[in-house]
Amino acid sequence: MARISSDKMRDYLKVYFIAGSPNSTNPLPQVLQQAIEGGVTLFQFREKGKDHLQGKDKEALGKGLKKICKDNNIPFIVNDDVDLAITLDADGVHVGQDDGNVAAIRERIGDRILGVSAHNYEEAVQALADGADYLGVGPVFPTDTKADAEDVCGPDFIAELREQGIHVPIVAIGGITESNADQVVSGKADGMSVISAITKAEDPTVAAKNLLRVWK
Ligand code: 3NM
Repeated sequence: MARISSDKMRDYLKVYFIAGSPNSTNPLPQVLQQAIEGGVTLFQFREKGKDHLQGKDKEALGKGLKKICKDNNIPFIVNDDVDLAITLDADGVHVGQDDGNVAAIRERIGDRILGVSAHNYEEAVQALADGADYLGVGPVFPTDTKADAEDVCGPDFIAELREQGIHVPIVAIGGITESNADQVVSGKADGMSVISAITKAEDPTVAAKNLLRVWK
């Protein structure tokens, strides 16, 4: 296996669905299946927040979600938990700035996809030097989903990173909805990652379709 190409990575980032069981009142496997039917291009298992699962329960849920991704040909990424990613033979890992040494994580996961959250130019440059395949940048809009989110940077911040010479795949995150997604596209991101726009939607399939339509 070789590291993923930037072109392929950009394709996967278009509508990047992130979720864990605390984000959804309906069972997550069902919501993921519906979101995939609507066209989401990548999934991240992020089991965080109130009453999140741990240990074997978390592993069992992750295993089921990975199978759904595999059956539908979309990559399965695990947030933070490198051990779980390896146990489940996930397609990749996404880590924040406080989740350990990125270069060491790259060593452990080999050529799997590695995403890193970055909030400024310096963090972006360091993440790339350490082996990131893509950057997550946000929050681009206010969000209630992540209690410890940084200050809102706005969608145009990604255009600023581009001007500073960061040309790698970037996915925007934070408060993205059907009604503001067009600003993410014009802000020069390669994709949008969403939690509540899909998990809290009446119909996750329709929500995913509407987000995907913004790219077309
Ligand atoms: N990371 P929603 S914002 C998981 O800024 C996450 O790095 C963020 O959820 C960051 O789509 C965020 O419901 C929450 O706003 C995204």
